[in-house]
Formats: sequence, structure tokens, C-alpha cells
Amino acid sequence: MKATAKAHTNIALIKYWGKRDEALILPTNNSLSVTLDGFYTTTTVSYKPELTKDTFTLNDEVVVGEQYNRVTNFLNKVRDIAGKQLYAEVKSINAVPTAAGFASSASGFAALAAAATKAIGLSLTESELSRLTRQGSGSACRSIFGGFAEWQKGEMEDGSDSFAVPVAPKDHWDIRVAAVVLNAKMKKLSSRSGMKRTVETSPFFKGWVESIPSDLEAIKQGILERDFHKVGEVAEANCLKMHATTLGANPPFTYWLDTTMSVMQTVQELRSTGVPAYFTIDAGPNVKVLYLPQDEEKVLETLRNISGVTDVRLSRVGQGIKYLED
Ligand code: 2P0
Repeated sequence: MKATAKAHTNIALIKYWGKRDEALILPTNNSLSVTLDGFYTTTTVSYKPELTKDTFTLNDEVVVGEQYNRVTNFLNKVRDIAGKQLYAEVKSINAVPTAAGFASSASGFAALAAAATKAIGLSLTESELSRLTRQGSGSACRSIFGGFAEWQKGEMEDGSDSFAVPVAPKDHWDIRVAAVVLNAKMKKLSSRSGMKRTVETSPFFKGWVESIPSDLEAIKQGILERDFHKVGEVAEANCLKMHATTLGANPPFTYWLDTTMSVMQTVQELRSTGVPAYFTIDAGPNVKVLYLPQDEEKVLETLRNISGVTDVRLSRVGQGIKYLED
């Protein structure tokens, strides 16, 4: 009744931005990400008959409130599927620095889903695990897979066909991602609230959704052909479109800070000097920069010299869910 799993976070190249069903976490559009080896969560789940409720520690600290509720609600789904009403002790260790602006919920829920289902005796396929993980946090369903993965939004109202599928494995392509950390405070508006406001009020949201199929087709072709310019161009443009929808929301908002703009402009200038580098940004101010291994030194030096940048963290393409021996 005990299992440990490790999951890596992912960065979306085609963003998940908008839900059509908030309870089931069903998206309005397909998204596509690359799993990163530098940032991960390791979670141990132990079901114990003597417990009267679930317990959850993150980096050895007891978690309560909304974060605890999301974990225990997710475990309820696992218990329902297994038909066993046992409470669990959940211990997570996060190697995802929150300051780096990665959604730790992606690696967090992927590791939780894998460990919780294995410990309770379920043996799910990767698709089944991804579908279940989605109900913890949308972007987490892509972290079941290593390399490049696409979350297919599906058509069914019950979410049965909404899960991630592999696009290319980890060893297909050695691209790099630099997470540029800014000297800035935590974001004010969660991605969950930000996307909800955008869906409900932004007139640009329709255009966003309509633009997805051609972006997806182009980026998948770029990944399969290892065409870095194509992948970078589509990813950067898709990110800018996502952020444009927030400016049209009511009330309008943006996740960008002045240093976010500086990093974006520096990356574009670097490109004009012949170094292929492209940016993408999630629901926060930090920027992720895509580049190729041979340009690592130049890219790093350039990013570290931007005023307001406090840290640059590097990552390679990572693997999918891994079960560890207890
Ligand atoms: C993504 N983001 O595709 C997009 C891009 C942020 C911007 O997925 O409500 O934490 O738990 O499903 O997965 C962040 O949203 O939201 C996210 P929920 P999640 O990575």
C-alpha cells in the first residue's frame, strides 16, 4: 500500500489557455509541451488503515488549506476508482523552485497520480493515468510522458478522450530551455483565475482558439523534422497570442513586468545576430528561452547580463513518470 513516483515539470510550446468544463478540467484547445529534466517532484503515497484523514507534507512541511484540499479531492477520485476507502499519507519533495515560475502543479499532480494509483493497487495504462492526472491539474496530464507530448482536448462531455499522447521521445532531440528568473514578486492572479476571466470576457479568446490547429500542425512537423527555427517561431508567436488575450479581458491584466519585456527584446536581438533563441512565457513574469546546445555559452552570458535578472536555470529534455523503489 505504498509507492513512490517521480515526475518532471513541462513547458508548453502551444499553451493550454481556457477550460470548457472547470470541474472535469476539460480544455478549449489542444496544447503541446516539452518535459524538462531539471525540475521535478518526488512523491510517496502510503495508505494506512489507522488514518482518519489524508495527510500531506511538501518539503517536510505540513500543507493545509486550498493546496491540501486539491490533493485530498484528487485522492477521492483514486479511491473511487479502486473501490477502497483508505486514507493516505502523502509526502512530496519539490525540486521545482517556485521562483523559476514553473507550474509545480504539473510535476506535483503527475507524481501524486502515479504514486497514489500504484500504492492502491491499480495498474493503469499511460493514457488512463494521464486522463486521471488531468483532473488534478490540466498541464500535469502532459508530464506523464517524457520528450514532447500533446494534450488532446477531446470531444466527449465526460472527458473520456481528453488526455496527453506522446509526440516524440526524450532522445529524439537535444534542445535546451533556460528559465530566466526575475527580481520580482510572485504573480497576483493564478493561471486558473486568469484563464477563467479570459474565457468569460476577452473578445480575443475566439481568435486564440481558432488559431490553434495550424500552430499545432506546424510545430509537430517542426519537432519531427528537428527544425528549430520553425518550432521556435511557432512557440514564440503562440505565447504572444496567449498573452494578448489577457489584455482584452475585463478587467484587463497582464503577467508581464518591465524585465519580462527586456528579456523578450534581448532574445530577439540575439536572434538578429545569428543565434537561434526563442522565448515562451507562462502565467507569470518569468521567461523561458529555447536554444540549441552549441549556443549555450552565448545565450547564458547574454541572459545573465540583463538588468533585473537574478538567476538563469538550465534544463534539458526530460523523461516521463518514473516509479522508484521504496
Ligand atoms: C500551459 N498554463 O499550457 C499553460 C500556459 C499556464 C500558461 O497550464 O487549472 O496549473 O490546474 O488546469 O495546469 C497552468 O495551468 O491549471 C497552465 P489548472 P494549470 O502550461
